[in-house]
Formats: sequence, C-alpha cells, structure tokens
Amino acid sequence: IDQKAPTFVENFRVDSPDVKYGENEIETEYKYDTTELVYENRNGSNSKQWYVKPKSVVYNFKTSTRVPKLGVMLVGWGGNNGSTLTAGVIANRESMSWPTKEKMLHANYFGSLTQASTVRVGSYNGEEIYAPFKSLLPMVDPNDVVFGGWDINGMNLADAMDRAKVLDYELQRQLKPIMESMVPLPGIYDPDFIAANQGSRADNVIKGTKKEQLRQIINDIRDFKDKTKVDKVVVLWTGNTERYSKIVDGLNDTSDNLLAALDRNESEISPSTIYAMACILEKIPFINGSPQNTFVPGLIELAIKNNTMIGGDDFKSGQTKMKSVLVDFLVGAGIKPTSIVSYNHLGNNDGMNLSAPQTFRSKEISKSNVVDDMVASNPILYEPGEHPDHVVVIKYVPYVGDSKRAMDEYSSELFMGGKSTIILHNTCEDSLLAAPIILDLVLLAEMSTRIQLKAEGEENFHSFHPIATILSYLSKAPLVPPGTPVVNALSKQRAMLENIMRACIGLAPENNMLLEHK
Ligand code: NAI
Ligand code: DG6
Repeated sequence: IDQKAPTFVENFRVDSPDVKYGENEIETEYKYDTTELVYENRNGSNSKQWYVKPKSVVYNFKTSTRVPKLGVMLVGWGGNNGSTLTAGVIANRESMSWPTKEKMLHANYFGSLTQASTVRVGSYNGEEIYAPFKSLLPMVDPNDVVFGGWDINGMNLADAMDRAKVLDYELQRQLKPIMESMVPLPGIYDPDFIAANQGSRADNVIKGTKKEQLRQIINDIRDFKDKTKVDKVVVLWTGNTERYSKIVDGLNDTSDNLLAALDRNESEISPSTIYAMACILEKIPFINGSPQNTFVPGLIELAIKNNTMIGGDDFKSGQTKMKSVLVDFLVGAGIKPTSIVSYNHLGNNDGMNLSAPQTFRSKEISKSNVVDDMVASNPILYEPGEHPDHVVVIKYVPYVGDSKRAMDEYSSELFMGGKSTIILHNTCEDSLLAAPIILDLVLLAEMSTRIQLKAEGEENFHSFHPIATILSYLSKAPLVPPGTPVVNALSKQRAMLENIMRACIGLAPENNMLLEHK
C-alpha cells in the first residue's frame, strides 16, 4: 500500500546510476549546465552579435561520510557570542527546558541554516516533500561539538554568560554548574588594534614576541586536540572588531614577507592575523567573524600555498542580511534604490568597542559594500559608476545591552517619477542572531573539507579552493579568491550552497519550474 504523503522526510538516499554510496564515501557524476557568451561575426554577416552558448561540464564529486568528532576553538570565547553559543549547544545537548513568564521554553537551534531550515527534495503523490537541510550530506551533530578557545579576559564561561545578559536567568541557573569549569586560554592582546575602552578587560594575555605568541597558539591547538581527543579542529574569530591593518609592501604583501615580518616582530601584524597564520601553518580551517582585514594579501597567499581553508568576513546576522534580501528584491523587480540609510544602536561590549572611530570604520566598510553586486547587475536602472547613497551609523547605548535596535530607510524610484520609502525597525538580541551563524560556519567548513571534486579533463580529485566561498551566505563581506565574483544576494548565496551539496549527492539544482504541474 502506498504510504500516505508525508510533507517531510528526516533523511533519504538518492537512487540514481550516477550516485554510488560506498562504505566511507558518496561518489557522484554530475552534469554542470552553464552558459558562456561569445561576440562573433557569423554567416558572412558584417556585424558582430552576442551569442549565449549553453555549456555542460561533467564533474565527479567524492564526499567522505566519516563524520569526525569536531573541536571548535573560538577566539573571543568569553564574549557575548562565544558564551551564548556554548550555552546554547549545551542546553540543546542536555535537552534543557526553562520557564519564563510567558511559557515553558525548550532549547532549539532556530536561526541555524543547517539545523533549522529545510530543502525541497521532490514530490510524492503530488505533494511537495521537504527534508532537513542537514540531511543533504553527513554533517557533524552540533550537540557533539567540543568547545574551547582563547580570550584576553580570563572570566569563566558561566560568569561570561551572566555578564552577557543574553539568556534567561532560569536557563543560566541550569547551565552554570556545567560552564563554570570552562575557562578561556590567554589570548593575544594588542591595544593598538582594538578600542582603548577594552583595556580593562585584558587580564588574560599571552606574553612575548609575535612569533612566540604564534607558537603558543599552535601549542594550544595541539594541546586541545590531545586533551579532548577530537579528530578535527576549526578555529573561528569572534573577538573584538579590530582596526584595519595597513597593507605595506615588504611587510604583509606576500607570504614570505609576512613570515619574515613576524620574525622581526613588526607592529602592524594584528592579533587576528597571528591566530590565522597559526591555523594555516597547522592546516586548521580559520574563519573570521569580524570585519577587519585579517586576511592581508600575504596571509591569503600563505593559505593558498598551504592549501588550507580560510573563510570570512563578518557574520551576516541581521540588518545586512535583510539588506541583501531587500535590495536584491528591489533591483530584481526593476525598482531603483537611490538611498539606503542604516542606523543602529546597541549596548553590549561589541558596541562599546565599535564606538572608537578606527574599529567602527572596519564595520562601516563591511556593512557598506553589500549592495554593490546587485546594483552592478542592472544597468537599466543605474548609469555606469552610479550608486545609491548608502550611510551606516552605529551608536553605543549601554542601557539596551545586547538587544540591538536596527532602523533602515530605503528610498527608491518607481514608475514615471514615483517614489517609495520603506522603513524597517528591528529589535533583537545580537548574540542570539550570531550564535547559530557561528555554528553553521564551523559545521559547513568542516563538511566542505570532506568534499573532493574534479572536472572533465582533470586527472586528480582536489578539494575546494582554500578560500571558502561556500560560506558566503553567512558572511557580510564574503572573501573570494582573486578574480572570482563576490555575490552578496542572500538567495543566490543560499542556492550556491544548497546546489553544491545537491551535486554531491547527484541531484540537479532546485529549478522551481514545476513543469509537471503546468
Ligand atoms: P564581545 O565584545 O562580547 O566579545 C568579544 C570577545 O573577544 C571579548 O570577550 C574580548 O575579551 C575578546 N577578545 C578581544 N580581542 C581578543 C583577542 N585578540 N584574542 C582573544 N580574545 C579577544 O563581542 P561579541 O558581541 O561577542 O561579538 C564578537 C565579534 O563578532 C565582534 O567583532 C562583532 O563585531 C562580530 N559580529 C557580531 C555580530 C552579532 O550579531 N553579534 C554580527 C557580526 C559580527
Ligand atoms: C553594531 O552594528 C554591531 C555589529 O557587530 C552588528 O551587530 C553586526 O555586525 C551585525 O550586523 P548586521 O548588519 O548583520 O545586523
């Protein structure tokens, strides 16, 4: 008897001659359909014309299904994001529930793409069937992740969670005994790179030269791996936003110059760059969740030479996520955004650090570039070089704590001189938006290290390019390899990630055509 149509399947296997499920890996042969343009003179015509040529390339994918025990080391572990993420994962692992004045709450992973979103996998008896995003490929279960990391402030994670004032009191009470014993390792502190107002926090710092600090980070990673018996480690920066590093020829422009500059203890090498260098030398994925230019050219070259993953920059959590949906929608609908004004105020330690002009500037840059590709995609609306006015303001208001207020005004030009003004106001705990994004970043980074591919004509399988563009959905300013387009539109970023995962199990991209119903 046919099963009654479900709307959801927890997991599934693909039944196709192009997919092989082995003991330790999934292998697929996948036809990548794309297009390329040529401008040619054909059939004796005097004038040239554009031709769009469909093109198919066969790719082979090989994904290891051996899901490792994963360790995640956070730089800035004791901050609002670090403590909230650690608390949230423990609460889920322990299936915690807690009463509030409204209702009984239960731990969940809402806000996580991998844990709380779904993908359409096909139809059954005419019904659309969805499956969890995480069921596309074998992934680490977040409840099994072991956390550790560094912080320039030595407060244990239970007290840090209390200081953050993000989670409900009753939940904190349950978590406290588990989190009290978690203490961040000393971090690399350089007051030149973050706001002066962070000075009083720096009571847990690594001494010595920059080279000695790098060695210490490498030892910390090795130690963590030994003690926790994890198979793999991913490191993620959720420390204070730093100012931009100056890019100087002979200092950080090439990998050799950067390594030599470290030996000379050059002052312009930022703490975040030192952590990233340590990870690259240890062949550990490093993700930057803040806006500064940790990935100076020499560091990018070092990652490429060592073929080890780097990804970033800056978590795309609230206002910017909305912007990368709304502007994509407006420009895609043939409406012309002419002015975007984004204002926000917040009262957490991140807000305090961003009240200094140099650190604010890093955030301003990463929040501002986000509409560029959408504007460039539509020359019917914009003249070459034309761009909407785009202003970003951030103010520190201690009273509101982690509960960030974001206000946006989008002015656009409509049909026949009409004008539209859209105003958004969002109030939301900043760290509750960021924590699930951090989780997705580390889980997807780990997963993508298990994927190998080769295109038709290539002899050997290889991993993805060390610059992890696959993480773009989660980043305000996606880091891409030189010569690669930057895509900010959220729907395109999600489609890229989902479709690559689908390719790894031999499924075509979701095309939304629903021809069978037409
Ligand atoms: P936070 O200020 O509460 O935490 C940062 C932590 O990093 C602090 O505990 C600080 O002591 C530590 N720290 C600073 N420099 C360090 C270093 N060199 N080594 C080790 N530890 C160091 O800030 P929060 O709210 O957790 O945010 C963290 C970062 O994430 C910030 O840069 C913020 O701009 C970025 N971010 C946050 C988003 C959100 O929605 N919460 C979204 C996008 C980015
Ligand atoms: C103030 O804007 C603080 C920042 O750290 C932001 O909260 C963070 O960058 C999130 O930005 P967005 O634009 O994704 O909400």
